Amino acid sequence: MSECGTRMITLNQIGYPVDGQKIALFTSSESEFKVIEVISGAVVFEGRLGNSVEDGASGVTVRKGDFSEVQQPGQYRIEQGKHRSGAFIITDRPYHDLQQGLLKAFYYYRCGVELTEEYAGPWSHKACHTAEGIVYGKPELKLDSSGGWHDAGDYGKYSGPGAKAVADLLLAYEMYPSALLSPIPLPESDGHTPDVLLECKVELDWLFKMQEAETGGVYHKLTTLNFPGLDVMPEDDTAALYFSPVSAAATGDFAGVMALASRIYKPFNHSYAQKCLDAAVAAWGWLETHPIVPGFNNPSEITTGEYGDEQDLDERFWAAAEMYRATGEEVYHKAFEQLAEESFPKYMLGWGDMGGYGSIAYLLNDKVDKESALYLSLQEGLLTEAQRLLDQSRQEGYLISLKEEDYIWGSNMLVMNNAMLLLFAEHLSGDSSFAACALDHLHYLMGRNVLDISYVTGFGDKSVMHPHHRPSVGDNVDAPVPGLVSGGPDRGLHDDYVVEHLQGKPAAQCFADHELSYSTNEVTIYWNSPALFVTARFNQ
Ligand code: G3I
Ligand code: 9MR
Ligand code: ZN
Repeated sequence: MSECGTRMITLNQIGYPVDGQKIALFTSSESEFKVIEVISGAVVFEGRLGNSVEDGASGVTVRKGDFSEVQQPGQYRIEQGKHRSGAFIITDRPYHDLQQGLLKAFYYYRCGVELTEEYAGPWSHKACHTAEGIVYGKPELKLDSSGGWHDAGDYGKYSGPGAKAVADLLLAYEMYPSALLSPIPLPESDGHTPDVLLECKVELDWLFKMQEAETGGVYHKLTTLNFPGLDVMPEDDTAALYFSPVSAAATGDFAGVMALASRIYKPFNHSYAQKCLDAAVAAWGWLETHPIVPGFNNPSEITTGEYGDEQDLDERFWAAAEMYRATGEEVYHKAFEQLAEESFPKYMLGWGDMGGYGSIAYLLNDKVDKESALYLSLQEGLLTEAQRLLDQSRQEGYLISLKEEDYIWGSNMLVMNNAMLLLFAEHLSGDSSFAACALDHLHYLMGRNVLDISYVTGFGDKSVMHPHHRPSVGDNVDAPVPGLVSGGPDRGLHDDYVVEHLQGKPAAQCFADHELSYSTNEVTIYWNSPALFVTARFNQ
């Protein structure tokens, strides 16, 4: 770090691919910069900064330094007068370790099993949350609830967010299989099934337990009544676990992810694929018999994450698209066509806005007539949205698509979701400018931002050190669990710590690397998952 705290030269702290565009962003007043080879100290490039761009959301004026000409693999840093950047690499596949770390994070999130030293190193801990859960409102009914991934910095397990995380990982594998061939490794690695599918199976196996046997509906979440203290290790969180009531959002998400899984697992495990499809069909049956359902609210005694979602048409839309893609059956196609006429966001990929997954499933489905009006309108809609993101990114100093008002709780999910959408636009149009813009979003996540911070624990020379993550707080290990994506700036100042420390800051600076700041510095599985998708694209 430089003498004056935040460095004036920001870049992707991991580095850049050999043949890619390489841009560092400067907030200094000087105009020249040098690229130095770290070991020899040799100056390999001298450049001038471009025009100043006012970045309102970040509260600074930014200038670009383009050093794309440097193409010799190696380790470098940038210097400008007395300012210097951290060291970074230029190499063929700079993001391989990052990708593996983002995927390994899901192993660390595992619930119900011991994390052994062999796989977890200093972050090992005993098995947690192995007790049966009580079905809320039916105190006599207790069911197996173990397994899956913890949601976040807390130990709740929530069906919809879990489905989004699995969907991102399975889509990453579907789109970029060659990126995901090398083992992590995991305890289950078998040299045949890709590790990403083995890890997703952990969550899918838990999701099966969230389905109500008699109805096919899916319990919204499984948590204790209240959050445990911040330093409580998972195995010490022994309060009773409750299944919250079935919701339409959870059931739609479940049908969507199970139908997707049935397709992806088929070549590796036929009977598992069938089990996923059967579960999806049962969930679809519940949706059909429950056309109008109020949104989910926490039962009065339960204060853990609500993930309330008034709108369930988007989850139904995704479910129909995946069921049609998995089975080819016209009944799902008809349902999809009907849902497509309704008004809800069709290109969003958030935990509560799953419409984008429906559009993508339809647009990637070979069985769909590519000249049909619905196909063409969804394609045009997606490309128009991607073009809007691209245009917006070009206006911003830090080259990403977020406007000031987009710095909300979990803004880094928006950063990575937008990059995902840009990559689907690349796939559909063949236009590589969408991919370049998506890569700019990864550069932001990895340090090319006004705070000069890598939002992924353990990756980058100035990365998040104090996430709101109970195991990282409670484990007596200095370093946080690695590979976790932090939520990022939230201008709404939604916790006491930021209310006290960040008043008046520009939107993109409303972030605190402090364990008490759950609204800016928590970590979740569904912030890791789109980051994994985007990183895999650039690790092929
Ligand atoms: O959508 C509106 C937007 O229209 C508006 O302009 C903006 C202004 O603040 O707010 C947007 O809504 C925000 C919403 O997230 C968007 O997804 C809310 O303000 C914000 O409070 C809400 O935050 C959610 C948070 O829980 C509180 O409910 C996060 O998305 C969600 O990721 C987070 O989830 C928690 C779980 O409950 C418990 N486990 C940890 C997890 C992560 O912190
Ligand atoms: O730790 C909780 C975190 O996982 C949630 O995302 C967040 C919002 O629901 O709440 C956190 O718990 C805090 C609670 O809401 C208020 N008291 C302090 C708790 C943090 O220790
Ligand atoms: Zn657990």
